Amino acid sequence: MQSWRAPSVPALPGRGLPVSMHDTATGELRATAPGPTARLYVCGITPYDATHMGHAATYVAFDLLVRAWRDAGHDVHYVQNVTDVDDPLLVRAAETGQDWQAVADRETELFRADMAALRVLPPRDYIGAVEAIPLIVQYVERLRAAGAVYDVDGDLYFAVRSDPRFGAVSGLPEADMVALFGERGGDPQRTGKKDPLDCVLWQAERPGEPAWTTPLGRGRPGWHIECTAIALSYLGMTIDVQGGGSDLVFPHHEMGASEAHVATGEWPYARTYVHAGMVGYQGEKMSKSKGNLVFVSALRDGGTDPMALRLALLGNHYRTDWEWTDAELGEAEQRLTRWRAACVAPAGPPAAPVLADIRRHLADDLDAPRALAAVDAWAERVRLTGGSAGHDDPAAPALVRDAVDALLGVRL
Ligand code: 5CA
Ligand code: ZN
Repeated sequence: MQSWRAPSVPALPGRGLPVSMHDTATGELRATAPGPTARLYVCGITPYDATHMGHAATYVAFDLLVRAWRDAGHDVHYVQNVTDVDDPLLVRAAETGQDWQAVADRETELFRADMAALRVLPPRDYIGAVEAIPLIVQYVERLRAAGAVYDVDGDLYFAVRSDPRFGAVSGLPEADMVALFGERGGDPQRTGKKDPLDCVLWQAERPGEPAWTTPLGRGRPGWHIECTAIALSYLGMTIDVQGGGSDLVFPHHEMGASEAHVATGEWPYARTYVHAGMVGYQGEKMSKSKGNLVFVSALRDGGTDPMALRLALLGNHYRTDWEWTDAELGEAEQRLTRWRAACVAPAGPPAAPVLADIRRHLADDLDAPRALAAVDAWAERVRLTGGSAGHDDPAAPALVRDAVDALLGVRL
């Protein structure tokens, strides 16, 4: 699939610090320690509706990681999928009388435009589930060869107990897993399964649904194997970071880790599992199925500066759950105005400590709120002195502007 247009990233003096991230599987802060090429897989959208602020928060969070890694001298191989065939998309298309492919194409295009407007660096490989079907089939075959696949009325299931490490990503008790599996696209109640948690790898054709003719029979892929097959095919095993929102910890990333383990015989699937908190609105998690959505595109159409949207997102630490409010956006707009004013001053306090602070805070589990506070403090000093204090440097405003652009993705 086409990715989206890359924003420019100004070069900065010096180098960023090694990045540590909170790992869901161990509950600890871990040095990501990638090789020369850092390998990142972030779960992409299911394109049945427009990008909401929750999605945007998740992709902006991982964009900070990409920027911090690049600043630390790594080449970044970033892969993202598009779940362009799955139940929610087919249900929405059927309910609204639209062609499912037309819905997927339209919403994916809107997502690209939103990501470009938010200055999110694009993945190197942007891969749709439909185009990945041959890869998915290969991985289902590998699981079958490992004895981990069985058939229930033509649907192929992954036997989670074939992985002795199943459960290692989420660390959840069995009862919680079963409850979440039922809520998040699984079918714990289906009769004929060996374990309630076994997940579909390949679903046989249903009347009125799209299907592809493959060595597995006519049908379509299950959700989890889509990401496993794409990540393993494009990045290989033991990626540096597997990312997504915290709603994907279980079952999605648990299943992915187990499928990858059984298919390759290697462990771990990812060195670090990173999860962004959930953005809520009006008291509930913002979600397409609940309909309590604030769309990036609607705010952009209404004239909101995408850089203010980005600043509003960065004002919350990526791991916290938080609520989107108009007040939050208003504060971000004011901050953007203050920063822009400071960056056109004739001079300002030295920028090197600001750059060092931003780097230090991002390297510490992407602490964007602290990075923003460092820029706030600098801008406030410019405001108080007009850039004419004794030690002010005429090169400082341009360097702060570049640092904010390259590391925070906010163009002033
Ligand atoms: N296509 C799958 C992943 S393979 C999927 O979850 N799609 S999605 O469109 O539902 O979500 C896209 C990304 O946004 C996922 O990483 C998800 O965890 C994240 N996300 C969804 N809702 C929110 C929210 N309210 N706050 C923060 N992130 C969210
Ligand atoms: Zn995924």
